Amino acid sequence: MDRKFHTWGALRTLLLVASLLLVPFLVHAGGDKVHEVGIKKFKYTPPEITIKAGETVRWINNEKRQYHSVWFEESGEEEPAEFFPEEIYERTFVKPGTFRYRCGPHEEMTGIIHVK
Ligand SMILES: [Cu+2]
Repeated sequence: MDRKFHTWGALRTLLLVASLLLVPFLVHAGGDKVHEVGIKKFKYTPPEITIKAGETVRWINNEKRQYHSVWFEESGEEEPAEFFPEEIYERTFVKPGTFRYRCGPHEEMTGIIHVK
């Protein structure tokens, strides 16, 4: 009887600890979504996406050798550093709006982020 009680108590404690450990992951999954935009053959894919305010866009350079950048030139920002194959560039969009960007070294590469 006593022994059974202790086993159940230990199991309950274990479940409680396990659920507490899971909380940060659940919060992360629901709170700040990450949208991926690939870069290959001098193109952003997809070139245009719609996200919600507070969400993050992650650009991934999938080229073999070529570096690129993500430059929100229209918003008056300075040109950022380029990033290389297998590197990423991330940005969180806090305010709603339409944000056009281009690649610094390659003017013909353009993309749009719509933030709702
Ligand atoms: Cu480029």
